[in-house]
Amino acid sequence: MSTTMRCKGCGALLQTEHKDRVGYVISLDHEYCQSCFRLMHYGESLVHFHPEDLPSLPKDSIIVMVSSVLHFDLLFSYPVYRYQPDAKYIYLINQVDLLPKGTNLEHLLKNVTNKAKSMGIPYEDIILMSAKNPYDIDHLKAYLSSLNEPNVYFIGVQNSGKTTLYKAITGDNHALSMKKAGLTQDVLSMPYQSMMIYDLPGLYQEGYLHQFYPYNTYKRWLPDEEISPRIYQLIEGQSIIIESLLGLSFYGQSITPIFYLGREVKLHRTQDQKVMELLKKMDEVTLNFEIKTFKIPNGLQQITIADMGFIHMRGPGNVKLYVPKGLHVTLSEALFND
Ligand SMILES: Nc1nc2c(ncn2[C@@H]2O[C@H](COP(=O)(O)OP(=O)(O)OP(=O)(O)O)[C@@H](O)[C@H]2O)c(=O)[nH]1
Ligand SMILES: [Mg+2]
Repeated sequence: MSTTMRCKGCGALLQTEHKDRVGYVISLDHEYCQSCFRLMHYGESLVHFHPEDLPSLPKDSIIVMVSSVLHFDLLFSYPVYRYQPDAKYIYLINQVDLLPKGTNLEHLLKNVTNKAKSMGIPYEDIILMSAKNPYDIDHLKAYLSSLNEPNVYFIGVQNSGKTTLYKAITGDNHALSMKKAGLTQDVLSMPYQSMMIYDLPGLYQEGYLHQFYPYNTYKRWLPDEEISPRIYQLIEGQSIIIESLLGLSFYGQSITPIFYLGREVKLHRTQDQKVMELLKKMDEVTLNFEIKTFKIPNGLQQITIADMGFIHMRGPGNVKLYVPKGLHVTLSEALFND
């Protein structure tokens, strides 16, 4: 199949038959499928599907597992090395520019490395970087070249920045990188020096915001610049509501949650007994809410809220969350200090 028959934005095979399927175009001489065209020009999100499996990967590969600092809780959860045990694995933690300046990245890297070791994860290297930082990109290019392998694959969950990295390395300025989850539909590839660089569709993650909200809502909630932590002192009976998505209360010992969320995300204080009523009132998509409780152990802990951000808090304590059923929420040790 000639490369002109693929959408330059998402890699989908172009087709003129089915309007509601991936790759639809009125005529095959278009560069972008209708879905990418409307996303680029009107900010509208049409059909995009979530590929379920990875293509088979050759042995002489560098597999770069791309993750975002917002997805720390899932960092080593995909056993990709099973797909190709002979490849070289690199874990690239992207979007570090979202963390507040002054975050101790060396300490963070040490914690992540310890986690990989304790889980027995095979890896060549772990890199913390920002795909938006030209200096980091130059380093990545030099590093990949030094590994001397013909194939480099970017793999990872949606919105972790694979296409942004791919574009920065190869110079492809047609591929689309936007906050639309599951944007890349098929493998994109281009040479860089003596390597072939491949950008793969995102791995589908259950419980992320795109499962509950339309694109125009969740894109506002995903941060795109440095996060300013917001601190609240809560006493029993008080709660914080995050947009129409989540309510946080506690019982017993008081807590001081620190919210690491995008600037556009609205938080407000209310009373615990009003949370459910308020969430239902604000909810634009009629979600089914449930209550989850977490016992917060000693030390600095982190509650990760889907792909949106996280909350730090010091235990011991007991936290109650009001969340849409199925939203991905986890409790783990905080990977960096506030
Ligand atoms: N702040 C910041 N934003 C980034 C960075 N890398 C990517 N982004 C943004 O994150 C969003 C998603 O980036 P993509 O490159 O499309 O992500 P992807 O992993 O290819 O996503 P899928 O194709 O859906 O799997 C876009 O809005 C990018 O501009 C980064 O290092 N820092
Ligand atoms: Mg992509």
